[in-house]
Amino acid sequence: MHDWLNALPKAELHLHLEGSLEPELLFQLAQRNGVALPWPDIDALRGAYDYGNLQEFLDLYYRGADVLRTAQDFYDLTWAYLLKCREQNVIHTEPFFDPQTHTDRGVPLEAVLEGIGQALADGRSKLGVSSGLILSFLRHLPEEQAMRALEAALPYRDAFIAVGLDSSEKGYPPRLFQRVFDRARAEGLPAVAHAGEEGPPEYIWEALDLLKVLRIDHGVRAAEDPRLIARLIDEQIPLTVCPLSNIRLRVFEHMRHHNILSLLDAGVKVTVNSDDPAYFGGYVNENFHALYEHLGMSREQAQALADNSLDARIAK
Ligand code: ES4
Ligand code: ZN
Repeated sequence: MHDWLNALPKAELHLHLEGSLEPELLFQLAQRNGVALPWPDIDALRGAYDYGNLQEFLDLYYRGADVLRTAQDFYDLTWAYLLKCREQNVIHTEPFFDPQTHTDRGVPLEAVLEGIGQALADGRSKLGVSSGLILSFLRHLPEEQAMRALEAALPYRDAFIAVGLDSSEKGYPPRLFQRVFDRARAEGLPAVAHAGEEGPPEYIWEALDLLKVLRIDHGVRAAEDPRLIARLIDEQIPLTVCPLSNIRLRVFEHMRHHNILSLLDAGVKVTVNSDDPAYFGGYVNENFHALYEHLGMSREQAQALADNSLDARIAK
């Protein structure tokens, strides 16, 4: 079954490039850039990959991202992820990057986009992995800063295909970002947003009604609201679900309690994704394996999940 799952052609629609930074590359880049790290070695860093909730993870994730300084760093990061895509039969990917995480540290947006963009272009020509980049706003910072990030990126409009919303969810509802998403839509940019990971179903309603998103990232808490589930089914709104992430961040207590297959069987357009694979212990195929091991996923269900991922692409 593992080999069969690995061979399935699939798309990844929920992947933070900064979250694909493996400890080995993290230490290599720290050395290359002369960045001091709070961990003595790779094992100590791996030992810190134990989180009580989303915020504890994010604190470590932003600390790790600090080693990314030059266009070459962003190239190396993205290229390593694309090699994984080829290895795992991920034929298309729509990764996120967080421009504010880098520009707020003094890294020029040009360096970020140049490195990521060159790697994605090489991924297309040398690996046969198609892609489209999603510019994601940090919701724990004020909307004015997201607006400035969008305006700074508009001269490079062709470098990305959509905008997103991520970082700390609780206390930062989508309605706070309505104006920046209005602006993005006026520029012809489609939108996605993280909602219903730790936050309540109400945040999913807001993402749909106020931000007018095409997909919901995570969205697993929609299950608490039958009216919302009916709408997701009726409008076939994709959810980019990240099973291993949800276990590591304690959204579900154990994989056997995860609701992805119940949602699938109910008719919700769910997909399987890795979120931050370096931090959560697996890429897309390891997520599929976990659904087989712990939820008894059938071949038909796996095929439907993979088909959903290809169908839910923004960049076709
Ligand atoms: C994230 Cl798992 C998750 N949730 C929200 N924001 C994020 N950024 C990176 N990973
Ligand atoms: Zn995410």
